[in-house]
Amino acid sequence: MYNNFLDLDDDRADLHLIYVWPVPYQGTVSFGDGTKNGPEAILKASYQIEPYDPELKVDIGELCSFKTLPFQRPNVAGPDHLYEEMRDFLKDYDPGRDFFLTLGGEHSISFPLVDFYSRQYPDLAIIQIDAHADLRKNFEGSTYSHACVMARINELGLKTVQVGIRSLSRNEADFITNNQEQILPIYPWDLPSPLEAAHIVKDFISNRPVYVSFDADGLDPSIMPGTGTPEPGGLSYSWVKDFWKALWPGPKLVGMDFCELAPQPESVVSESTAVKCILKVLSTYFSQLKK
Ligand SMILES: [Mn+2]
Repeated sequence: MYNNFLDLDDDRADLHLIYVWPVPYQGTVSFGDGTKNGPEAILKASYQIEPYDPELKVDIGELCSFKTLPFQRPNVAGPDHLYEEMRDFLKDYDPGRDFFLTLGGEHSISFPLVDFYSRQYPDLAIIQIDAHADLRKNFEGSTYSHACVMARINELGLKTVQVGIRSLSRNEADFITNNQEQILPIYPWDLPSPLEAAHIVKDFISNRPVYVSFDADGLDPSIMPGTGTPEPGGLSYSWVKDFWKALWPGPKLVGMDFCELAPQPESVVSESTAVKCILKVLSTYFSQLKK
């Protein structure tokens, strides 16, 4: 068994409760594997990381109480079966109240969470940090591949902001161009300042509640080498951190995931970066909320 996320106590009833749900699934990965080891690496790295953020002057342990759930059983029958099991598990939770930090696993694990929250919030918007658009209709025979997750989310009619995307097929590029009402791409070669980006995003989603889906490969491989499909030219830690800082006060955040981390045997850089990226989302958001 593992300690609680960040090695914190989980009995502070006066704080915002966050369920940390490890989902070590890698059923449809297409290239480098190892994302099944992502949740364990993130949890272990979190034990070494300070909950205090000196830049924000915020201690996440004084804002949020984390409850780390048992690892979701990796289902080998295929992603549609995993979906059923995840949906089944989520039946005991309330999308209007419960905040999940889901640790992947590959990106296909996001769909059941988005589906869960969209039932409570039919106008949910997704902020996706990613190198890939993940908008393929199907990929290698599966409509639930990690390369298709945003296409499935798009079919729910939800608005999506795709930050950092730089690897996509011509079909995906055309799809984005033809769906400007629903999809806002923020390309690294046209990267606005974090402040400008936050304004653009807030304009696009207006007051919709937000789910953050953070794919590790959205970051530059120099700071996130541990991912199955690294793409050069990615986002810097500073840019992403300043983007969250600028986004709030702003939309309601209902939940988030961090996925596609494939830890490397000789280095803990990737999982440490992952924890810091997660904490920046949570610290910037929960520090500006009234308790
Ligand atoms: Mn992805």
